[in-house]
Order: sequence, then C-alpha cells, then structure tokens
Amino acid sequence: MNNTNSIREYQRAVKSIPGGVNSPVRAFKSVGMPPVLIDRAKGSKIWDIDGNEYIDFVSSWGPMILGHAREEIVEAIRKTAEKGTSFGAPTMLETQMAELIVEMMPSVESVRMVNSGTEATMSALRLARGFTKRDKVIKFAGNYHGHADSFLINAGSGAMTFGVPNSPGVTKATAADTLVAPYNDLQAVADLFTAHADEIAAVIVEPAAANMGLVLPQEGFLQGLRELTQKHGALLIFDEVITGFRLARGGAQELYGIMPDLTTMGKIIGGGLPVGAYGGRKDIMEKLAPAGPVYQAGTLSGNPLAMAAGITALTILNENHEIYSALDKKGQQLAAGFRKNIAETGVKAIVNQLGSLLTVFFTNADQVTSYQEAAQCDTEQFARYFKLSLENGIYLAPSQFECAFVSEAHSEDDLNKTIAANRSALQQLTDL
Ligand code: HOZ
Repeated sequence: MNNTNSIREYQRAVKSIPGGVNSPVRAFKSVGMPPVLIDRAKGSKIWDIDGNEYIDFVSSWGPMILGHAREEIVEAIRKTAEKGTSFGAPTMLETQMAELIVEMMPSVESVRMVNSGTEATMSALRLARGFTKRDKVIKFAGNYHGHADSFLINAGSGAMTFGVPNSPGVTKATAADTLVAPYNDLQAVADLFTAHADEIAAVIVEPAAANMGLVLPQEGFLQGLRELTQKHGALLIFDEVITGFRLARGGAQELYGIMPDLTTMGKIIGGGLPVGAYGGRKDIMEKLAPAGPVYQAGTLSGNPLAMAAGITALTILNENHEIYSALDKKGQQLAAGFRKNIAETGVKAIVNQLGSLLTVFFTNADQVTSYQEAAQCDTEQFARYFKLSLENGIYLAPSQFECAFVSEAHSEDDLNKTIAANRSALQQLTDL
C-alpha cells in the first residue's frame, strides 16, 4: 500500500495542529501507524490522498447512514447555501427539523438544536440539574458522552484508546459530582442511589454502548434504570448520538421500548454536517431559556445548511422504513461471516453486533458486556488486524474500542469483499 502522500501531509499537519488531527482517534496512534488523509468519498467508498480506495466502515463515526455524498443531501445543501449560510435568527427549517425529530423519536416532545453531540450532552445535564435542583450524575464506565468535563470520567472512545479515562484538566469538584457504575450492573446503580439519596439529578446511558466497541444492554438493564430513576426522582437520559435514527427510526428507545426523560442526539440528524440536539418531556424542556431559567445558546445552532442536510436524511429514513430491516440484514451477514472466519482460523475473537453496528473484539473471553471486559482485549492483535484490513481495502475505525458502521450504501459485493478481507486478515494473524 502506497501512503507516501499521507505520511508527508501528516508530518506537515503535526507542525500546526496538536497531534496533527482535530479529534484524537483519527491519529491512528493506537494502531501504531500514521493516519491516511482522506481526499473524497462516495456511497460506501472512501479514497485517500494517495488514491487508495477503501470500503468505508467508519462512516464519519455514524452520520453517513445513507452513504457518502448522497445526491439528495448534496443538492439540499447546495440549494440552501445559495440563500445564505447563517443568519443567527429563526428559520422555518428549524421548526421542520424539530417536527421531524418529535415525530420519529418516541419520547421527544420538544427539542433544542446545538452543534455537536458534546454540546447536546453537556446541555442536557445542565437542564437535568436545573430541573431537579440536584447536582450529581451517574454515568457508566466505558460510556462516552463527548468531551465535557462531567463526562470525562471513566470515559470510552478516544479516552479509552489513549489510556486517559480521566482527563487532566477536569477539576476535582466536577469529578466528585460524577458517579460511575459498571455498564449492565443495576445493583451498582441502586447502591449509588442509596448512598446519595436526593442528590442525583440524572442517570445518563448509551442505551447500546458503542464507544468501548459495541456492548449491548443485558435483558432488563434499561428497564431497571427507568424504574430506579423514577423511584428516586432522577431523570433518565438516553445518549442516542450514535444509536438514534440508526438502530431503528426512533433509535434504541423504540427498539427496546423504554421512554427516557431526555434524549441526546447528533450525527445522523446533520446528514454529515456538524449538529447535535437534545429533547424530551415538554415540562422539562420548557425550563430552557427563553421559556425558562436554564441558559443555553449558540450562534450557529440550527444552522440552515445543517438543517437542510439533516431534514433530507431524516425524511429519507422516515419514509423508507425498509432501510432498517436491510441494515439489520447487512449487519447480521457481516457478523455471521466474521464468526465463521474466526471459528475456522482459530483466532481468539468474538463479534458483538446489533443492527448496523458491530465490533470484532480480540479476546479470550466468550463475551464482552462491560468496560472491564472490553479493556482486557488484545489491542496489539487489533492493531495488526486493522493494518491488514486497510491493506486489503477495508477502512475500519482505528481502535479496538469503536464500532463498524454499516450504511445503506454497502452493497452485497462490498459485504462479500469485507468478509473475504476479514478471512485473509485473520488467516495472516495465525501465520504471524
Ligand atoms: N468520538 C468519535 C469516536 N467515538 C470520534 C470522532 C472523530 O474523530 O471524528
């Protein structure tokens, strides 16, 4: 694989950008090679600046559920841009977006647009604190809710990859208000409620955890959280930045039939442009300024280009429910192919899959259900697998603790090539 241009341009980037990237995981640090720089993408394919073509399973970390540069979305952005790109004033596009989200996401009655998932989660937490007049929050080890201070405690995603689950710069006072429980451990949550009676504003959870690799909620876990929060007067926040509009039209809450009080969203709702949103029960959302006293604002919130791209993406998903069964089938096909390859090559690995999300964990264990189990995976083996996959034309997330994202654009041919590349990579791992 020729990556001369990527190496040269990365070295150049490092001189003016910390670590050469604008988001840590992109630096390929945990797989021990310089990153490839991307030139363009279309449908299921992505091309680097050396002209190498890959089948893309990063999908911009989730937004590109309909594939890259989808014609309707590009056209919506083009048309909207011609009318001006930002006004800092209300537009009808924002109402249209809000109405679509309210229609699609079961528990959302009212919604506020922001610019990223991080902004959505930090604002939702402030709102939960303002509403309940309590300070503490329970989060789960290995769940990632963006990089706001309150959530960078035992966080997943890049934080896990870089071995800094608790970031320097988060004050002791902030950390003291964040209580951490193991994922899938209801008893631990019950114990925290007992120890901190009347202090806990909210429990925030990824309803399917997708930032420590994919870790699924066990039977009764989400329902148990719903009951515990109700019993103790705390709010339940589902972080659906990844799962929203992906696992089902109405996200994980529709799939599992649980109604949280607040939901954070992002990624797919921007159609590939920067966006985030949080919404939920109207009586809670009405506490937000200017309707209520909890302050939150943003110059580019509800940006017309992001709204136009997002409305187009959501409308396609809303009007074509069969997309979800097709995505499920593709996810299952990949998982079945990978599992067969694992069994036949004898590599120590397991596959977690749900709909269009999946992770191959390199582990001796027979399940990964928590941060602790995920953290025991063989990251060096993953790094070798990643490089072999890249050389075979498959662009995966460069970390053991992320997911593969399947999109509507992945064809039968893409899936077959991916399963074959997985087979070849696993075979080579056994030969090493
Ligand atoms: N937080 C993302 C992974 N879960 C990474 C975003 C990016 O680097 O683009």
